[in-house]
Amino acid sequence: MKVDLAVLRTVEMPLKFRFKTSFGETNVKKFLLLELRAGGLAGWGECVAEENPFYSSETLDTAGAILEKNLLPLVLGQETASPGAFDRVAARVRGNRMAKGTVETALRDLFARAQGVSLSKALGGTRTTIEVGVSLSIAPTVEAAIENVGKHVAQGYRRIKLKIEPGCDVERLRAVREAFPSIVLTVDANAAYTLDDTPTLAALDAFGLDYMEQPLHHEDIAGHAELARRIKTPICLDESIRSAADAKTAIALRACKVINVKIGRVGGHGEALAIHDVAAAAGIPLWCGGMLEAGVGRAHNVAIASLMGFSKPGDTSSSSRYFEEDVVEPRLEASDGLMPVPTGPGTGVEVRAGILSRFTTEKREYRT
Ligand code: SMG
Ligand code: MG
Repeated sequence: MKVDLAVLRTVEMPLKFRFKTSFGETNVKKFLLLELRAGGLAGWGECVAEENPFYSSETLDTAGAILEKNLLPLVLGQETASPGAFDRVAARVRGNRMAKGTVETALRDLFARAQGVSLSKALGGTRTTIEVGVSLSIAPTVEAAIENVGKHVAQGYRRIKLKIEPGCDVERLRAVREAFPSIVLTVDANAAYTLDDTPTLAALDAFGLDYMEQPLHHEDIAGHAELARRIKTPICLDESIRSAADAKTAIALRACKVINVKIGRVGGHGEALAIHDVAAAAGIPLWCGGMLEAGVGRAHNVAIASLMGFSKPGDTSSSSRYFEEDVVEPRLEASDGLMPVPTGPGTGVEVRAGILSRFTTEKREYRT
């Protein structure tokens, strides 16, 4: 397959809510969207890098620059035998996984379309529906948190994840657990704590959490192993797992019992599949994380989450929860916490040119 045109768009879509985590706040989803054209077909990849380097070191600007200078030249006008072949030539580029994942996912979509199979099937997925949960912003008050949990429980989400930060943790969780004694509940700290906070983190053991996501620094796998010895709640790693090698290290050190897989964070579906194998061999359950993706990224998430190892509900909630309008059709919507896995070729969703152009703030074209 020879890519003869790459279009890199900057897209801005208003979010229906303000999303607050321990590292920042946003009410606009701004992202890069890559279209790769080859042989009359188009493959799409969404870059999950954010405007600022607060979740990860990559940003919209760094990803745009690496794509233009180092990654798109590897596919433009080149014969690419498979998405894996791209991974091999792109291995020379260190880090910059979100940028790499953008090209890799677009290629996966393109190759699956060329073969006339769904991306889910091409990846080895067998689920026809995936279980989804929801990740809730840090609410300003206990009352607002309880109301928001109630709203999403009523919508059928199969797991509620609360973002936490120092000062908004134990009492908040106590109140939510009292109000909802039997829901599947988790927390995500986005690396906001240290081992000195062990008493606070251990106090969360009282609330029957399914797991606690990324309590400590993103580079501190050994610290998570130490914390795992000190608390009862299972630890799930997000930011710390950038690759299958990281997953192996974390599992060997017993730093986590669950892994959140994000395609962008690990550099594409190929690395996500490698993590899937490492986790399966160790009996570690996975779930698919989210980066407030619009339609293209959400469809890639649903495809990878259709693999059997993704046995816990993910953050891939309904598109309509985030956006009034989405750039793809059909929109990916869950009902009773179950989202159908598209069966059409590639991601199974089609980009709507009119809506996309309305949300596009910049467009760069690269030809051979
Ligand atoms: O896509 O619903 C979503 C957001 C899920 O909580 C979510 N993502 O650490 O898991 C995480 C965060 C990181 C992104 S916050 C913009
Ligand atoms: Mg997380």
